[in-house]
Amino acid sequence: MHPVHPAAIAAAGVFAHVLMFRAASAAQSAEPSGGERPNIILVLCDNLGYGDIEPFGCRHHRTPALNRMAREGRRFTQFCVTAGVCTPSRASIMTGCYAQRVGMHANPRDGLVLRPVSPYGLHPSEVTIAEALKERGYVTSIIGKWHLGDQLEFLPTRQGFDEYLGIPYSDDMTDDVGARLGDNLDGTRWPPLPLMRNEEVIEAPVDRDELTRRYSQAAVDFIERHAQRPFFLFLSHAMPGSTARPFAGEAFRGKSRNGPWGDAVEELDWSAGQILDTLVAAGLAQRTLVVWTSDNGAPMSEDANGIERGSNRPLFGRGYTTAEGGFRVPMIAWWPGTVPAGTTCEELTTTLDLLPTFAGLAGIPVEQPSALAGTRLTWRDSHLSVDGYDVRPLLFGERGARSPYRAFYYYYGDQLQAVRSGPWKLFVPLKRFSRHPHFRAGAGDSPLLLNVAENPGSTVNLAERHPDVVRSLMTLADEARRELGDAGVRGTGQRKPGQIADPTPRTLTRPAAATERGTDNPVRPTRPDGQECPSCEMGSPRARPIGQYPCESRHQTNSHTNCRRPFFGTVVSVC
Ligand SMILES: [Ca+2]
Repeated sequence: MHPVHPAAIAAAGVFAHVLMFRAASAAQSAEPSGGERPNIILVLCDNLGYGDIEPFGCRHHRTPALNRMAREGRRFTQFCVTAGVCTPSRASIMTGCYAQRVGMHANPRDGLVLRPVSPYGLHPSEVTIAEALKERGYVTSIIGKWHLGDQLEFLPTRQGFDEYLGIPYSDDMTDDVGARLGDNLDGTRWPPLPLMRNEEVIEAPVDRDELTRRYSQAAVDFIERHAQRPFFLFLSHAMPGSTARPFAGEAFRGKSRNGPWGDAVEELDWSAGQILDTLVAAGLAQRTLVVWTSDNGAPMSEDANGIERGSNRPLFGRGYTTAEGGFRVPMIAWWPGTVPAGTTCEELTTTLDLLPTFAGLAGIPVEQPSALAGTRLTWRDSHLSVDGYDVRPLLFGERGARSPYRAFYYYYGDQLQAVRSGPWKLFVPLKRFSRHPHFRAGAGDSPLLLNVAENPGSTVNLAERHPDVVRSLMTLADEARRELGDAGVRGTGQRKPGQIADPTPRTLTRPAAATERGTDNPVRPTRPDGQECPSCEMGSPRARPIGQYPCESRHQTNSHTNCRRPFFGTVVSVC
């Protein structure tokens, strides 16, 4: 039995008329560059906003590694997620489908995101990136946040991942928070924050200050262990995350110019540098695609001008909403020699495209129908239809490549709030809503039409000037409602999430021995011969702290040309 949801086949493509596929488009025939399957690394930050890193215009966080990544790679400035919050966004990343299709947009117990001890999770029959790539011989690992179900049946180890190290949900879902919730959301059953290896809790509560460093170290270890075969690594950071004060390691804590949020972002930047350095040192840079992005926009502080809970500038609005700042995130793709260096893609692409694009890179036959609506993959002698597209032509910077999207949808839970086509984003009239980035209660009964390409601040309503555009986008909205549903209305293409009867908390099954702590860090910051690396101070007992910056220029020394080993501290030379 192939595990494709029966409905997955029936719902081929996004819309019914797409059932008629024509011969494969050009994207189908392209074999991976060089004829070999590249390694793929997807780095996902949590709640990091468009305006939080320097390559996307940030001036208050220092992100030298990401600057390098953008210089050597390609920025995507119109890259969208499918939800303003974690669980549905991550469901799309993993499946290439809208969360509404796979039933992960909301549930009666948890609301918009899964909470600990939820009976719900991504249905085991849905096909993830890891499962697709595993079919093509990839070894697969997820390090970090999962948030698609904390029950054994729903863990990443049951969704195609060979290895898992991480917290199965958000880092703010602690037993303390649960205790305050009491019976609400079964708060009293929330366990101490669990760090899991595969299906076992190895630490609880885990020290959140150490997460970015430990996850990065484990990622480097995974890359080095699997340098000889194609691998897929999903590095899913916990930071900056959902707490009011994000966490950072000692080398970064208190060092940025933007409090805990800035500290966390700068450590994420350091982490990106570790990954790139490791790939270069291992000779894997020319055959590894790294995609670096975020799962939704920054929540922002109450004062919309504040930056202490992240920034989505110059986009309008907060994370957790359907605002452009909630849905559009920074994305950088890096693959020296294949993804053109120092370039920018301004075409609309989304996290729905990750699965079909990665599948195409791995040599899985990918068909894109003529109607520009979804992609069909050949998978285990069957067909799998997803909502995203194989965007290799845009990734490779092919001349004249255009966004394949006829329409892209912005849902809040089960409610369709906006639709995009080309540069146009229409917020449809709504009488009732629980949260809306533009409409005030009782005043949403006229359409709001924005040109989000030319007006990222979403300040000008062009609905009266372009009634024809409003009409055509309303038609596209109707198509989505029929297929993916709307508030209180079920769509024909919607499937159910996984659900079990008696969920249990993820707790330590045996006491954490002192030696257990830190054993996910087999790579120690010392050279095998015990000598110091002259270029990175490896072997010094503690990283030299980041100092004050007396001048504008600064250098983070992350390359290890002499010792060829990654260093897990921060070494910053101050001008
Ligand atoms: Ca998130």
